[in-house]
Amino acid sequence: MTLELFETEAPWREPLAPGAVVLRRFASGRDAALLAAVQAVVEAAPFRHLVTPGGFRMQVAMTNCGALGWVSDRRGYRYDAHDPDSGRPWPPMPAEFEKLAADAAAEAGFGGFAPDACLVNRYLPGTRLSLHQDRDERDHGQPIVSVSLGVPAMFQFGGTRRTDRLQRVPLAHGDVVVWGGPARLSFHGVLPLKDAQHPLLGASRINLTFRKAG
Ligand code: MD3
Ligand code: FE
Repeated sequence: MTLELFETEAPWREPLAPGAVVLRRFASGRDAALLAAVQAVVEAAPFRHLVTPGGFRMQVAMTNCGALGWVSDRRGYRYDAHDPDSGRPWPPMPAEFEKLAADAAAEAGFGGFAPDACLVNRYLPGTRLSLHQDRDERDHGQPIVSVSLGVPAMFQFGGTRRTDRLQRVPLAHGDVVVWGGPARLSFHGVLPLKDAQHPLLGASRINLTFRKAG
């Protein structure tokens, strides 16, 4: 019997709110395979800065894989089967992505999660993501699974009203968050990324969010 005062074995669970749980380092052992798959996605559908309906260029660079991809332009936010930059379907969801998302969702109590969309976000030093809700998916009863890779970020989330008080949660390389139930429509954002270095990703952070959009 070991007395483990200073070590916790990955992954460990941190409840954030009803319906939301961080699975710390859940993706750590799969990081190289995930990043190789990200590279293949980005070769087929490069990162780009979308424009909001209000005409602002988003700081976060984005791309997608899977049957549906999230897009924004002057006409609004929506999911689309095609990359507007190339006119082609989004690259397919890599098998490693699907497996990780389903495993994490099951760990959080959402068995049978089968995402049809993966939004890939890239943050560079100073990049922030302002407070928003994710409500463009058809069924808000389905959870969202998020995977953080690279430089750590400070994530913030509140309640279902923009003015609800915010909690801050650091998200590091390999951390996975599952948002379902009453947490699914909570407001959330990311504070400006610090200028730091990660051994696999340099000064950048990549976040994958898995959704059942259609
Ligand atoms: C809480 N991405 O892509 S991941 C997004 O780090 C997005 O890139 C952030 O917000 C990022 O929409 C945060 C954590 C996250 C993702 C989806 C959520 C938290 C969520 C949906 C509902 C509630
Ligand atoms: Fe979001």
